[in-house]
Amino acid sequence: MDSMEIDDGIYLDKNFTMEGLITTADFRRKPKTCRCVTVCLTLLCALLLAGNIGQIIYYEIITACSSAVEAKASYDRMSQETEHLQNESDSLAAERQQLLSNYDSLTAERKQLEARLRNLTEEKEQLQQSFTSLSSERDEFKAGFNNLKKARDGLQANYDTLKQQSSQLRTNFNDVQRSLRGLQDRQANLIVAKEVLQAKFSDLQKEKDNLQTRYVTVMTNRDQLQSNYSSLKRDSDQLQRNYNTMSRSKNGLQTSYNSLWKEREQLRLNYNSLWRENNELEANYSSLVTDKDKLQNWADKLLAKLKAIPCMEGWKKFDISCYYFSSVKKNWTESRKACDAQGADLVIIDSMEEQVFINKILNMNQNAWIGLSDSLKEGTWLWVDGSPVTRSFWQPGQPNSFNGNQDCAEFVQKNIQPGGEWNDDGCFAEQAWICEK
Ligand SMILES: [Ca+2]
Ligand SMILES: [Ca+2]
Ligand SMILES: [Ca+2]
Repeated sequence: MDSMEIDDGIYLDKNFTMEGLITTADFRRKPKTCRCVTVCLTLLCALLLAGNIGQIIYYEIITACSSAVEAKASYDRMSQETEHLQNESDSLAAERQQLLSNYDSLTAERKQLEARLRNLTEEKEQLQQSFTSLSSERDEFKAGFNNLKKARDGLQANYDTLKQQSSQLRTNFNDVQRSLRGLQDRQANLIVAKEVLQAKFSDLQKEKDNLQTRYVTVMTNRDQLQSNYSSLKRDSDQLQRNYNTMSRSKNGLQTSYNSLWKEREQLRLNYNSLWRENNELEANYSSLVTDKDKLQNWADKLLAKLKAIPCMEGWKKFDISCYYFSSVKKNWTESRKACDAQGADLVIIDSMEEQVFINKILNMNQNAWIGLSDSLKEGTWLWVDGSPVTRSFWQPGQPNSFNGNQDCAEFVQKNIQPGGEWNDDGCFAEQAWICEK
């Protein structure tokens, strides 16, 4: 058990009910004894009084006949006994009085003891409170002790560490001491050197004074230069900022220039390539122009020859073609067969001049088949050589494919400008036709 702990078993085992002082039984027993003595004395007195009365009755009633002497003697003895009993009674009364006095004394003593008991009870309660308080303090002390124990362990660890550091410092101290001795030797040497230097110092002091004078002059110049330097520094900073700005611009321009340079190189390459292609094309063009001129001459000569060739009898000449205008009537298919039998086909009208020419040949309001139909696909008009219509002369509202059965085109002669119109009609209708070859 730790020295800080308190053995509370002593307090717990202690009987604060006045054990060893006086017991509750003692408090009750002493008043009862007094009462018993009093009762016994009373009973004894009553018994003695009854005996005397019995003897008197006996001598008066039973032995009335005895002699007066005996009676007198008896009376005397009785008187003596009575006196003796009276004395005893007095003695007992005195004893009773003594006992009553003792009883009162004991009663007072009991009251005192009760008062002491109350005091002791209060003191016990105070002690109990003190014990509780001390228990709390003990717990606190125990917690504090544990904390101190931990702190002590920590300090012990620190102490061990410091001890190691102390050993290290002691070793270092020894090293430093050795170094100190070396330094002391060097100090002695330095003192000698110092005296030499002291002399030199005096000389240098003089030189210093001279230099001080020159220094003041130089300082004045330096301040002036410092002022100039500050001004130049500001200018330099401004120039530096301008330079940075221009540098960034230059970098941007350099990037753009590089990009443009690459594009220029690419364009130059493309230009060279195009130049070569252009030269080749120009050469080809010149060659083609020469060929075209030759062909044009040849075509002109050929066209002139074709125009000069006369048509067969019954055919009419226009430009380089010959036209046949039938005098009989057939449907569109038979008409085409008739043209084919003569090495021709139904006429293909592809110019205003040809339209006007045909209109002039036909009679007034005459209709005639031409080589145009939409029999292959309704609404798509094709010439007999498969070519589409490039120039049309349809009547207003035509072609209307009336009743859904008009797939062949006819020429309708009209004396209106420019000349004649077209209409779609049923291919089965029989009428004149126009061949071209
Ligand atoms: Ca034609
Ligand atoms: Ca049609
Ligand atoms: Ca029609």
